[in-house]
Amino acid sequence: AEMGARLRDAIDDGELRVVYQPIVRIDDGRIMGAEALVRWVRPDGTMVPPGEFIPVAERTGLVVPLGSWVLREACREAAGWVDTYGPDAPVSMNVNVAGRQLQEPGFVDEVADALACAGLFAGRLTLEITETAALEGPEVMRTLHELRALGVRLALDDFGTAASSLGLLLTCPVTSLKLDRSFVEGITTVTRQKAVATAVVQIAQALDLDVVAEGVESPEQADLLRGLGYRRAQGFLYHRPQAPEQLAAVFRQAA
Ligand code: G
Ligand code: G
Ligand code: MN
Ligand code: NA
Repeated sequence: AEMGARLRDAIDDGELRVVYQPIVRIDDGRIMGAEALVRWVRPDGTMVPPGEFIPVAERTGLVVPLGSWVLREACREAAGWVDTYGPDAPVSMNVNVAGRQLQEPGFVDEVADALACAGLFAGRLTLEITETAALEGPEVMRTLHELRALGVRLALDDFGTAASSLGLLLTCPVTSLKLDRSFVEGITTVTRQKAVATAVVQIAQALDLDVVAEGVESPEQADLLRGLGYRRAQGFLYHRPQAPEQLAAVFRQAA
């Protein structure tokens, strides 16, 4: 309860920040987009890690206003990149969406409004959802279809870690999968992890979905993933999550 109250103040007092982790093309490291990740910076400069406050935000429902704020912020940032780097710039923005947000009756309107306010083309926005959230029920499934009808793209985050039902891929209108970093971690040494990564890229190809490998930390992992057919990746090998000012250099390098 203590942290919940402090988090509510943090949202009101502007203590939240959004950082952006580039998603790159494995072949040449070129930036293709970024994932928005929220940070809580307390007035004394200490940082509360999202792993601590996101679960609290989910339990208390604060993830709804927090998520709205991140969505607006990220859409605005992405629209700024399109302005700065031109309409041909490979700008796409991924935003994490909690199950609670998907259950809000006005969520689709909210997304439409965030896009309109920012002046961002819907196809440049990917909402990252978890398998658990997608499986919540028919209401959520309808919401996902409405989001797709808007032109927004949908990614299944942490793919493979939940009690995942492959049937979800047939009913849920996702456009991409994110291979969870737990499968990438030991991919060069653990045969079973490599087997899962192989299966995931094959499913993605068979269903015509994009796939992004998360948590890539070494060139060996990147080479192996590329060999398996992965084209896009995200991880400390390429870029850590960065403040918007720092991303200018990444885009310049891609130009
Ligand atoms: O940024 P990373 O540090 O440590 O994030 C930890 C977790 O918090 C990840 O699972 C990530 O998906 C989640 N997360 C980060 N930003 C957001 C956000 O804006 N909304 C939601 N719902 N989850 C987020
Ligand atoms: O659950 P989600 O995929 O949204 O989590 C994103 C989280 O993964 C963020 O906390 C981000 O900081 C973290 N992350 C991104 N790249 C790497 C990486 O290469 N290694 C590790 N260990 N964590 C990473
Ligand atoms: Mn994510
Ligand atoms: Na993930």
